[in-house]
Amino acid sequence: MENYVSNLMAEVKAKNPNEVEFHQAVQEVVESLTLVMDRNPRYRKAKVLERIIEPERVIMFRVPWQDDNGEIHVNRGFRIQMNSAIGPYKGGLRFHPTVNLGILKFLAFEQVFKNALTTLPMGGGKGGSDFDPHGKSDAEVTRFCQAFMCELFRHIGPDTDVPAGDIGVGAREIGFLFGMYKRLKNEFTGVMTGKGLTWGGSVIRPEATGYGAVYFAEEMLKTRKEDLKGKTALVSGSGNVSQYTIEKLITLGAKPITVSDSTGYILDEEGISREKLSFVMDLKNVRRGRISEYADKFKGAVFTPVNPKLDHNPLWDHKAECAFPSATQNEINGKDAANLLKNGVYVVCEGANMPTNIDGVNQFLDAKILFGPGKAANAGGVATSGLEMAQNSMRIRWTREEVDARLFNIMKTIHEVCARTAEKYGTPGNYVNGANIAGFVKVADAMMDQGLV
Ligand code: NDP
Ligand code: 2IT
Repeated sequence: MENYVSNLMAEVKAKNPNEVEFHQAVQEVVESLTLVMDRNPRYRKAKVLERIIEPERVIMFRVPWQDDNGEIHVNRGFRIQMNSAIGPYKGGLRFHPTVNLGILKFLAFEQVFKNALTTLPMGGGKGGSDFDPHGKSDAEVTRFCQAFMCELFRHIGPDTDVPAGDIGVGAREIGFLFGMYKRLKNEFTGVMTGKGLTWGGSVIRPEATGYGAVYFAEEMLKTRKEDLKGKTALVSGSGNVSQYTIEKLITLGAKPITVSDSTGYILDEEGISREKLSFVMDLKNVRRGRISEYADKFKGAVFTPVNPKLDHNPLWDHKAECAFPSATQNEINGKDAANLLKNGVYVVCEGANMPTNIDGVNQFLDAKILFGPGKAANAGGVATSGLEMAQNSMRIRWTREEVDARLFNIMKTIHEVCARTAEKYGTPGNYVNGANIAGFVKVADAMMDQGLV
């Protein structure tokens, strides 16, 4: 079996050179799946994992647009249509200067398993661009989104591929993208999720990823007869996922003490209150400013700028019980994981996608802490996107209570399935194995049913 993993990984690396994040995401899954391959040789014979690793389709395209000074820019657009075995491709769009093929393939690959775990009929996809929305005017973002959709529209559709938001793509961008799609197709459909509430969006979709991550942490804690009340939490990021993680932590009586952005982090030992969270939301969603302003506004809060010379992130080096990494991939390395464990953190719940590198994950698993991997813990966002699709298809709207209850039940079910699967394969408490195996089995069985696809 060792040979199986190393041969497969050698092939993945040779076929997809330089896509380091994609290699990392595949490696983690392949290691969990050795347990399944041992017991079910039919998957190996059918090369179903090899097929899942290969995207069904990769679309790359030119996005030319003009800034406010009339200068022309050329960005690259992508959509990875990874797997449609259990439903239309579904997954977000990321606009960030670091976006490249390997990053979007890792995200699309993770999305396939995550979406399978949600219990809803959604395949996996991801897309985006190396466009940087920071510092751009609304008019520039509008022009970019319109140019991006001028190509993307021909590849998506409510029964084909349904994009949503991710880093750098929030309510504003979804609006501009949807508006252009509608002009081009002359159709008002549920082709995107995360839409505005007056034009087909679902209540609780903005909150869903953060709320879901906190619900997942509560479920993990329940296995130890504990809850979040009174616990201190380290949270990274200050965007969509972090904001609603913090809100739900406050509601459940926990004390979030950090937030960050790409320039540095804030430590507020008094705790981030609802009032301070409103400031962060206005700062990040409306004024689009820098997180250092938090320390100018609130006495006692300390801002630490990013120091590229450090081999670790000092945000993870504070006393706490819980950590909710909610910014980006590989934001917790081996040293950060060691710092978290040393500081008493025993709940790590991943709001972001693949925020912990493989060394870090292995340390958490060895320490037997409550570690909720992204594909399970942050699935509440895409699950609520699935609920938005269902409401659009039925042309109805559910209430906040109804959507929140469904989200809560989905997170509870994901937790149960991951826990049960980990146990069944002989690694109780290992939610990484649980999520990877349960997600894989669902997609693999669907692919086997559908012939050689
Ligand atoms: P946002 O764009 O709303 O916020 C991202 C936050 O992370 C910002 O504070 C940003 O800082 C920071 N950040 C982004 N990239 C980096 C980087 N390279 N280094 C340091 N900080 C960085 O995105 P979301 O909150 O939507 O997404 C956060 C994470 O959650 C991502 O991993 C995403 O894939 C994942 N996720 C999102 C879901 C969703 O529904 N939105 C669902 C499931 C997972 P700055 O403001 O300086 O740019
Ligand atoms: O990573 C993710 O799950 C998302 N960015 C949300 C995708 C979606 O389709 O709602």
